[in-house]
Amino acid sequence: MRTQVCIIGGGPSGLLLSQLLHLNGIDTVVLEQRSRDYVLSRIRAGVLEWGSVEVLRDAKVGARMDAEGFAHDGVYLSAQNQEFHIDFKELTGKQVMIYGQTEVTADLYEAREKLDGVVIHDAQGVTPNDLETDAPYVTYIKDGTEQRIDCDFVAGCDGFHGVSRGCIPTNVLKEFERVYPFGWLGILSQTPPARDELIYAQHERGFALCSMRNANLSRYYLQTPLDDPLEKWTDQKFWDELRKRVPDEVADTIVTGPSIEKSLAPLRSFVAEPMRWGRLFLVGDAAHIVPPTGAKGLNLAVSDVHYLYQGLLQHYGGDDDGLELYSERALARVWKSERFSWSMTTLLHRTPDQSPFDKRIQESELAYLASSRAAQTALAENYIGLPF
Ligand code: FAS
Ligand code: PHB
Repeated sequence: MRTQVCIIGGGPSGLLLSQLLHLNGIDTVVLEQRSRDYVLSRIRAGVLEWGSVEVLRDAKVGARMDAEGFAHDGVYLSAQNQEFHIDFKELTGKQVMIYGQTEVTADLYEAREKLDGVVIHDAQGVTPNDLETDAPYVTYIKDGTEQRIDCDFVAGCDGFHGVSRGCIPTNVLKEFERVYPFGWLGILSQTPPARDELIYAQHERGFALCSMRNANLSRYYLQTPLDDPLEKWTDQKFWDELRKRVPDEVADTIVTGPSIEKSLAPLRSFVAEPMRWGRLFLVGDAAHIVPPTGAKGLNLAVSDVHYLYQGLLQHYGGDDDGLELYSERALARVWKSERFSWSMTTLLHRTPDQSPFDKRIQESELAYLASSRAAQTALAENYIGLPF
């Protein structure tokens, strides 16, 4: 088989890149190691930057998002039993869209099907080859038979644990990482959200986040020790702890119910440079990870897709500047989101090794944020998404 761009990974970045290229007459094949149902079973991100909303609309997958998503003007932050609202719309003129990653991925799968896009599931042993030549190819095993795809380019959209990043020689690849000494325990419950918008709660006992997917589907997170067994967290224990970490008036109105999903995720900041090696381009989690406190993971994947799609379009139009500059342009925006996600995480989480001085600094930073339009504007412009 031959294609122009072979895409490894059928998550949001791989499917979105495939859709955008297809709409512009560029042929792709997506190789996904899992089944479609498995990919769609993963509960992940919930907040879309406005730039991501526009890219999804450009990809002709925005209809259900526009019909079922919730445009939010801002978020609440709380500490010391007090809360304050940061109004992104008033401060920046922009909003964010609440629309789950699972829905985005489902919309992309449906769109690929409508255009007869080639997405090969259960592709095992995917291996990129000859990336430093102008004739790379990818091999994989499907139903026990080895297959080969000859292509012009390979897009590594295969996530943090994928195969692509490892194709960059160790004497070329530079990795930057910070691992946080806690995780996020997340639950999904068919209950109305705690508030009309998200609540990020800093508390002595640990961070909590009240989010949502729709008017009767809520998403909550608690900062927990990394070695906490999931079984320890019964629903009742989760709700009791959540109530202790949010302001009293929120705790008194939270509607609880059985969890329909419960998972513990470790938090890390990670960046791999460069995001290109010969004919291979890294995209999304294959190249970088952020702690979810800034709601940037999925949005950075969209950001990379935006730059790579533009670069490939230019290449097939005879101009290679976009591809030459891909890694530099993508990383410039990645690092700004890494900084924001790190700052939100250190602002809102208590860690065991924090000194009394550290805690006072955290408290004063939140007090300053509560009182300063300039500080709130800086947070707002990062949260809604910096320009591409
Ligand atoms: P993905 O990991 O989504 O997709 C990669 C795909 O490649 C997967 O389908 C995988 O099966 C496939 N693959 C891997 N190796 C392969 C191989 N060798 N061959 C073929 N296919 C292969 N972000 C937020 O903004 N907010 C959140 O709350 C949030 N919560 C998260 C919770 C968890 C547990 C995790 C893991 C991530 C979370 N994220 C969150 C980040 C997440 O949303 C990612 O940023 C987003 O999925 C990135 O999309 P992709 O780059 O497409 O990678
Ligand atoms: C979510 O709804 O899953 C979510 C929202 C905001 C975040 C992280 C996760 O910062």
